[in-house]
Amino acid sequence: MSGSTDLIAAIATPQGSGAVSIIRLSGPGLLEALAKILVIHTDLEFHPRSLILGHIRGENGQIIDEVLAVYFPGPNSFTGEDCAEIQGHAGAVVPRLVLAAILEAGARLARPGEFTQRAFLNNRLSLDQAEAVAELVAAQSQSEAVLANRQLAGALKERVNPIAERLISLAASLTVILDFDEPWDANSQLNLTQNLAALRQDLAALLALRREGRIFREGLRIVLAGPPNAGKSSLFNALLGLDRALVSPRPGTTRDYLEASVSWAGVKVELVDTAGLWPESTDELDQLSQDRARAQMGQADLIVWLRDLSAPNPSPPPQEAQESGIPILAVWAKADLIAEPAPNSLAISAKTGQGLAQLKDEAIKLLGLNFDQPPDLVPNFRHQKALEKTSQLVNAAVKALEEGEPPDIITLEIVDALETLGQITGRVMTEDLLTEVFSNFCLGK
Ligand SMILES: Nc1nc2c(ncn2[C@@H]2O[C@H](COP(=O)(O)OP(=O)(O)OP(=O)(O)O)[C@@H](O)[C@H]2O)c(=O)[nH]1
Ligand SMILES: [Mg+2]
Repeated sequence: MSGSTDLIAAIATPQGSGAVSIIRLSGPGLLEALAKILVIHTDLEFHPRSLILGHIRGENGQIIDEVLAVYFPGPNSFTGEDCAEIQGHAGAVVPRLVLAAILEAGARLARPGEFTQRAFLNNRLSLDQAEAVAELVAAQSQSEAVLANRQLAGALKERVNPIAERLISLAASLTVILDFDEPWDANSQLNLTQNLAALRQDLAALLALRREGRIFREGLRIVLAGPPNAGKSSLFNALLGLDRALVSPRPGTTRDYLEASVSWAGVKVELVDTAGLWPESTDELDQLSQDRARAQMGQADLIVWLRDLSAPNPSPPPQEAQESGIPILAVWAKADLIAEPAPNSLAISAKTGQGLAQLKDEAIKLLGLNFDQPPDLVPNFRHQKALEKTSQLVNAAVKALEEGEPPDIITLEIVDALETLGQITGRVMTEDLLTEVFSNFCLGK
């Protein structure tokens, strides 16, 4: 137990209109505080984990809400402490009055993420599982929600903990060599080399999951670009199924870029419509809007480069985009205007919808994504950094071994690797790490 000394409370549901509002409480003195404000019918008894109907008494003994309350005794609760939830009526006033009554009865307002932080500090969740709680709440697509749920269930920790155990056993065996003068011979060195190589592979496999699955976790950014009037805004609208962007036959219609999200097979896709690229224009506004378009192209996961099939001499994507390594899908637009098949690339029409399904397929293929078999584990950016650093330290241990360094030097690298890896699950925990993880939470979580 973390030994929290105070009772915390917060409104856990969004503020505003709705049917029900939930207020959460956790910590010592919970039942005493509830007894001051929760009025229950004399025939009823407040049993753990079952809902009870009651009233909340506010200032001057006035009844301020009719509620359902539930109580979860620690340590088998979400936070590991005594917890309760009070389900009352939502709205602008009532939840605040109920909260005020609870605070008056001895609780203090919880900080954002404090319930989950207590769950972590009481060993109910590892740090990556606690992060998954925030990620689940913030999920904007089905794939993000699925991945967050897997992480919450322990999918990452189950992969990371065995690696940590092996680092511990390597450090332990080196300590035995050091402390008890066990032989440090070719055999034990070969053994260590093999073990470190296997660890390196496991770390690499986790990093590969991040590379391959990042888009399922964070979504995909597709920038529509091309010369003026190519039909970018029309395609943007067609893919959204919404008349969102201005379309006109005048070149230079789009100035600022526009963003909108769609879901492709449960994956969040952020579409970006940009101003046409028109290098020869000397107009200042044209130049400014093209700068924005270029900047957007630089941040894309994929650029869809449109060319007007009915226009003469379509221009190629700018050199910088071609050299950026960002995949470019070249597409002929306005296919409905031309009878002949398009020369060697996909032809689409925003007007008739021709080729839009192929455009999605080609985009997914070009990105190397397998939407039929999405990954079930994807480390986040923080995990990636820790995995990379751990790999470097394991590499350093390998190098020290190859250079004939003594076992104590190698042990130092292994212990550092273990501490770095431990940041993922919170086995190794610092104040900064706690702040980093829990600052992203919302109130009541
Ligand atoms: N026939 C036909 N016309 C299209 C199609 N797509 C766009 N257009 C027309 O082409 C013109 C330019 O379309 P926009 O979507 O505004 O093109 P844009 O690339 O966004 O243009 P800028 O924002 O000015 O760079 C408009 O008159 C559209 O109606 C299409 O698929 N078929
Ligand atoms: Mg446009």
